[in-house]
Amino acid sequence: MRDAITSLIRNYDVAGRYLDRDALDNLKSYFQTGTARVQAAAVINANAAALVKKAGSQLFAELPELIRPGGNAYTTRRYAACLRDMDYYLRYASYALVAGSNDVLDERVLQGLRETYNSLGVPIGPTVIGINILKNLVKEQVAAAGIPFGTWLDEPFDHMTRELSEQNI
Ligand SMILES: CCC1=C(C)/C(=C/C2=NC(=C\c3[nH]c(/C=C4\NC(=O)[C@H](C)[C@H]4CC)c(C)c3CCC(=O)O)/C(CCC(=O)O)=C2C)NC1=O
Repeated sequence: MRDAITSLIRNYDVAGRYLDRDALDNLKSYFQTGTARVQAAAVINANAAALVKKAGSQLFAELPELIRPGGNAYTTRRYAACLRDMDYYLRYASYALVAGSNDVLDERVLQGLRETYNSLGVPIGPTVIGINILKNLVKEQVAAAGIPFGTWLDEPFDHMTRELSEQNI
């Protein structure tokens, strides 16, 4: 598992190059957003249960067929599995925010996920909607806490939805 710094160093080391202007700019922006990333992760941590619950309610209000007979989140077991998955997405997004890298998502969350979902009939489209709802709730909460944020806050969520939506995997 890599973070923003180890990934960058690895790339330069493979090429046998000193850190150039691009590398230094990348590092600078990582360090400049560092405190805010940690603060955002703290906000997520302090509100995780409520965020997941709220995101689930919004998702099922938007797509009530998911929890009706025949829906993939129908039955308490599958309902709970769906919320647990949302909790996974939120927790790993908080790790990726701190790491400044989506590597942890590739390695621990996304690997083989589409295949698992396809074999269990877990619908990808609604999962993507659920992750987007989580993202928006997190942004609201981070903004409410007065933490300055930029597109780095979207990145882990966007990475997961992009990878899940990707065809031919
Ligand atoms: C940390 C990385 C990680 C991830 C991401 C993960 C996902 C994951 N979700 C699963 C199931 C599931 N996932 C869902 C999720 C949903 N159904 C819906 O309709 C909604 C759209 C959605 C919630 C947003 C459901 C309902 C199941 C159970 C499916 C079944 O057993 O029939 C399963 C199958 C095994 C199990 O039930 O535990 C895995 C592996 N497991 C992991 O270890």
